[in-house]
Amino acid sequence: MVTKTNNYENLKLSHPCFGGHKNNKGRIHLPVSPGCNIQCKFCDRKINDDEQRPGVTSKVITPEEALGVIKRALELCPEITVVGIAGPGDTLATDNAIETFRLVKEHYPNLLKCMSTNGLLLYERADEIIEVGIDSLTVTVNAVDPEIEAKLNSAIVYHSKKYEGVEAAKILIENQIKGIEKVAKAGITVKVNSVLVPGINDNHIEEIAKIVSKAGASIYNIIPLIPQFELADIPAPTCAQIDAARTKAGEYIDVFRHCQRCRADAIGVPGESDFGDQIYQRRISLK
Ligand code: CLF
Ligand code: SF4
Repeated sequence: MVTKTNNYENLKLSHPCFGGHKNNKGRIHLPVSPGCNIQCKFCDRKINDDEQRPGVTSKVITPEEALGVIKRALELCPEITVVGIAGPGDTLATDNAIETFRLVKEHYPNLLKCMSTNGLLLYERADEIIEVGIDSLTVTVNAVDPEIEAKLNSAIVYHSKKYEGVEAAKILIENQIKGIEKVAKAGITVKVNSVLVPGINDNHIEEIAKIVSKAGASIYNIIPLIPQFELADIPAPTCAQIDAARTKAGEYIDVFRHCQRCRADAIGVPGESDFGDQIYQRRISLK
């Protein structure tokens, strides 16, 4: 357990995804957010027990069930300092994540609250995020140029209306940047994730780094594409391509290099332990 702070310098030591070096801290992801409001061309959300990647969970749980999962997880893994919600869909597309964080704040006030979103509703829901006391927020920004974003995302549903292509991309990017500015100004530490897609945004990473840093993000995580769904034919970036992108981005913003591309229900120290099996697959009672 850690003393909660909202400060990037402290998070570097207490949060597994905000430091330049691995720090042996753990996180529990609560898979409470099933739906999404955008359609990334590389996204393939699944319910299963064995794939190790984002968007996958053994099950979707309710905010109330999440409390039982945290209790059991802390017994198994005392290194857990962070409660994260990262899907399997978007955390702001439904109210489940905010509701869960309200319960976490009440029952586990010493755990850091970490939320991950695509940012479509970040600007308009920023006050709720600030009020519930999110300590660290990740926004996935895959492009800051709508023409490039449209190659990575086919559609959004925004205020009950569907938008496609460049029109959708413009709305998404504007809300992401305005949202980052708003929450960063309120003192929440912001990380930006980008999925590195060769031939689409690999020469655009520097520009993303520049703009999100100016908007108030503290750290940048460049994640290699897992070729799947509509982008199944694009090869994953090589280590040299990933390293080149990270080096360029590093001129503008701190770069996180230890991402493990966690499942939406991961539990443990990223890259070292996963207790998800014991909690979900062996059907241990959550109460
Ligand atoms: Fe989870 Fe993400 Fe919070 Fe970390 S993971 S919501 S910031 S607590 Fe970390 Fe996992 Fe990479 Fe995410 S290693 S996929 S960056
Ligand atoms: Fe999938 Fe996340 Fe993109 Fe939604 S925002 S489509 S859950 S990758």
